[in-house]
Amino acid sequence: MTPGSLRLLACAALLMAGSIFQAASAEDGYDLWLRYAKPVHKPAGAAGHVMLACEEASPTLQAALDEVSTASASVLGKTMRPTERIRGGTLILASETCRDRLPEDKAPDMAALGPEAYALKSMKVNGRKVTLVAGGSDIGTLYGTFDYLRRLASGEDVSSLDTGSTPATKLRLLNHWDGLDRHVERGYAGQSIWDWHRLPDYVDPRYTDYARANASIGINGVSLTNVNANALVLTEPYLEKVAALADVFRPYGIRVYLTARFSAPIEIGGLETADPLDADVQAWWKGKADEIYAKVPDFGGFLVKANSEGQPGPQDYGRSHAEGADMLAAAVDPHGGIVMWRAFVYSAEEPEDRVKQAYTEFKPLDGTFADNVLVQVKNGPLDFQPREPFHPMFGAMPETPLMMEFQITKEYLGFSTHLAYLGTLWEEVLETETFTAEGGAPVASVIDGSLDGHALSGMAGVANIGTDRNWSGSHFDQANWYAFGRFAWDPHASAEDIARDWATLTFGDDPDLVSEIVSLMMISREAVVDYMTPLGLTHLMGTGHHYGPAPWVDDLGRADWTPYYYHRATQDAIGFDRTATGSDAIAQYAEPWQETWGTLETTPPELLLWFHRVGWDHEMPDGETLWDSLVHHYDRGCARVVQMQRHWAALEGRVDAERFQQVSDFLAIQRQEAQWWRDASIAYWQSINGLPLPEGAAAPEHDLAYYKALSFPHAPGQGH
Ligand code: BDP
Repeated sequence: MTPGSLRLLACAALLMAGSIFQAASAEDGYDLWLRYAKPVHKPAGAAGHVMLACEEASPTLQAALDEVSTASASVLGKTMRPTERIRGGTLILASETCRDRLPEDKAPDMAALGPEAYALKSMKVNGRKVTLVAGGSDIGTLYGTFDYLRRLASGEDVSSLDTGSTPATKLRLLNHWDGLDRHVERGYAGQSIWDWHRLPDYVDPRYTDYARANASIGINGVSLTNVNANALVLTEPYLEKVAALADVFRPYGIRVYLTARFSAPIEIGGLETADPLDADVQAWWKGKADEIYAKVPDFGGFLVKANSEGQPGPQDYGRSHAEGADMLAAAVDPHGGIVMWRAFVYSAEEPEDRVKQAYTEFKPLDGTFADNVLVQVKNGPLDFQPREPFHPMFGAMPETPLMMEFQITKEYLGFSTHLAYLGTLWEEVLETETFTAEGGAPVASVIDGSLDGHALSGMAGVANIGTDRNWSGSHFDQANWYAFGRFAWDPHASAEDIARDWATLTFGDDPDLVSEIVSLMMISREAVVDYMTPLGLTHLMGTGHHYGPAPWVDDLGRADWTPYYYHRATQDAIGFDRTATGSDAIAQYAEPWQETWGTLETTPPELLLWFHRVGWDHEMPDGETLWDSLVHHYDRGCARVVQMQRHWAALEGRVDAERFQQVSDFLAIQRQEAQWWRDASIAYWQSINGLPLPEGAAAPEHDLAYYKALSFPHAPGQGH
């Protein structure tokens, strides 16, 4: 062999080693936070064996066992072997109904735990050190198993555990806005994962991974279809498909729900009316519910959008939302089902102020809904904007269980290419005090039912899931799915703690890496607020697709669809007066909010233009004029994105190449688009107020005409 060919051989060997290394470390995000990488710090006290506390594994306990074997193989480098007798270092999975192999005096009172709760305990049994995962039911055990595995994967010391958890809310649901044609309304991660054409005969293994991911964060319900509903899903062939999905989800404690199109009795039932007080209509829905429960015995119930954005509803027949909801509730009640009736309503007639409408329509109905109805309310009174005050219905309807609706998909926060961790947005809403009861009544206490003693309680998140390999369209958007589950389980949770857990599981347990990633996540949402809608501005996005800025739009079918309606900028002033001198939306809040937000001087800058109309020269708390402050906020938002880019770039080599690159590319898009939002907005405001830019601020890159002429036929996710 010549020295040349030797060199070639050596090169080939190196290349091969390189590609093997790449294949082993390539990550495409499919495994989510369940990737079970080997932690830097070996978890002390990890079990070596796993034992079921009963003979027969139910499908749920089997799922727990499977998860233990998958996770231990990669986290610990060797699979925890199943055993039937208690040895030292055994992980024992027990539940209220699975306890025979556990000595009576060692089995805690699992019934007392509550059906979905669990305890993790290091203890001695027959003189041997074991770890017990005890569930109030099998599903509690599965949740506890996921908790234990999360600790292992995070490199935690698990040698002396004495902990556990109980979900604070009863219903923890994803709402998919998925059409039967697989188009996802406001979806930025590909098509719908529900492959209606191939179901029920082909059941994609992906559904099981979806269920695992949800169960690992405590999600226990899935509404499969768009709230802009298609009645066809309630027909026999589709119900067969729904039943196949329900079968996959059942072991993971996940129930299926469907959106009910209010006019279904006409469209698929052949009736002439859908009037909720009509006896034939009532009988039709009862029959339909019976049919569904025959196929899906644990069907959860219906989610309904009615008399909103053109959807049919009880008001078409002069009936109230409560009459509509109660009619459907009666149909599912014999089977233990529930109805989630959405409060996101705005009628065909233009109201004086759209943000007042839900409260105006629903508040008088408090106390008239059936016991198995929840009213599902968006976090703010408008529509999932980057920042809104909390919805005034929270705390104002003590007789009705109110469910929180958050939007996980980022319709208004940059789709899937902008990095925006929503945990901080949700935390901000949940911890806000409503002042509707003595001794404190934060929004979280309305949502967990504790404020008014409701047995039914819940949280829904509009899903960001699609056929993209990484599920959510971007790696960081997985954090929003994860955080939603954690907040639904515990509305009092901390956004930062959740971010830390997610970052550890997703990128590894190196503490420096984790703290870099967490700090980037924690500034991300405010950055979006700054470059899109600072100082309480809202609803400035492009029409229809909602992509990019279009504050100049003022001529749509109805005024409250236009950005102009919300900012009302003139040469002298900007903002929407919602105080007593304006629409008086402020009156829907309890004191002291009326006073605080109703008074210009005490309104925090971040909600200023939401509640007040002020001159461009209005003096801000720091002495700047409103105009200068506005420009500075845009600049701060853009600067934060640059900062995020810098933080991320510094992590090169510490995050696998594939995910590192996608995040880098997306941050570059975000940087461009942040600049676009800033420049287009400033160009427009200047065309109205004629003011010069504050010193040092850069002029927009293009003139206003340029931004106005942009069009985006390719923007994803619109309704249709
Ligand atoms: C809006 C979306 C629209 C939804 C609607 C809703 O733009 O696609 O149908 O919310 O929540 O934000 O019903």
